[in-house]
Amino acid sequence: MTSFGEIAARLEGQAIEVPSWAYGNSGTRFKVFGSAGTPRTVQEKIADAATVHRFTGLAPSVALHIPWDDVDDFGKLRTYAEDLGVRLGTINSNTFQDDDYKLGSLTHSDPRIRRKAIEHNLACVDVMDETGSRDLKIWLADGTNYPGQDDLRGRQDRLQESLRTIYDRLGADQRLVLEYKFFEPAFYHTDVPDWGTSYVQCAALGDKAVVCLDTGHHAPGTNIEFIVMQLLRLGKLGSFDFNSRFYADDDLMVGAADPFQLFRILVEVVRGGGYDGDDPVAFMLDQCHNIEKKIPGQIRSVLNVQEMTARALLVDTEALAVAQAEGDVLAANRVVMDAFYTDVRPDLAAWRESRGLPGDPEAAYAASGYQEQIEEERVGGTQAGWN
Ligand code: RM4
Ligand code: MN
Repeated sequence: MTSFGEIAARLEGQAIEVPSWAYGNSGTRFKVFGSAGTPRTVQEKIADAATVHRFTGLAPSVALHIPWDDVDDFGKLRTYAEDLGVRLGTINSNTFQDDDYKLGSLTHSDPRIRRKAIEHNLACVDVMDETGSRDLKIWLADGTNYPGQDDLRGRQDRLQESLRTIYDRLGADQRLVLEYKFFEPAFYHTDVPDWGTSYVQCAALGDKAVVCLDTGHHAPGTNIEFIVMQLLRLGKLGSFDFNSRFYADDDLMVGAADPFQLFRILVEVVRGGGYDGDDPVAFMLDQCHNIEKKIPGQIRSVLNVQEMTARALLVDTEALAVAQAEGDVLAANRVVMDAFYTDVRPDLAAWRESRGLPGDPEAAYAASGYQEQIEEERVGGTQAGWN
């Protein structure tokens, strides 16, 4: 069995990007509950993200959504973030809230609307130039509700054409990351429903186009770690949107609904060289905290990823290889389960302290007074994108 001491150093470089929208109010289609201390500006969202990083050492960058986080001067916003100790990360484009996009955006049959959606993404690349961001993440709400509503193949062709225009605008060190989701808001078909579609669209574009795997975007029962393995094998796993789900795209705290699944995913990430190999996969959270406090919700989430990464690193790969070669089914499974059942929390707490971080970041945050301060100072914050 591998020991914590042997893997601790590999945890040092772990970075989990947090989403600006996690700090705004969010809810379901029935109700968005307001919460005290909600950011009123993008600067306040970044301050909250920086707070997560201060207590955990795990979240050095924050993802933005355009236009939710639009500002006049992104250079200034970048300096503001850096002064707080964080970077501006992935830029997410938003083509799902304008009336023009009711029947699609990059796939729309009307060239004017396609052009508008392309222009929005090009403007996002302009933002990336200023923020120093590497990734443009595209998630599309495009799809149809009824058979016959539009030509499925025509939409796929138009998608490729639109993506090509955006791709050609990327700088040498920038990437286009295409996220898939099997349904919702469209209910009959979705234009990028699965990893295969995202993969073929990206493969046709080139090396700078990669797939984003949002853990909540699959049908129930899907073997997500298999997809992780396959995309890593193909060199096309660009990033994760981590969250967890019981039913559909629940956007709950990562590791909350199914910690074992998170472990199995991370085992494949480690196995495939996606964790600390030459071209590491971007770890991000994509969550909404509807009823729990947002900053502690993000702290809990990044800690859950760290904990499961540690357990995944604990897998005794040599013993596993031997068992697999011998066809020893039970021994092989035991090696994996031994790592999963190892409680790394005390070791992680001590290790954090040895690096000048609080052993218990959640308790340290609760004792810090930050929550009370924002609840008092910030009145009227509603900065969720869909309010
Ligand atoms: C979408 C998708 C995107 C995220 C938005 C807020 O469902 O998961 O990643 O940017 O929600
Ligand atoms: Mn997502």
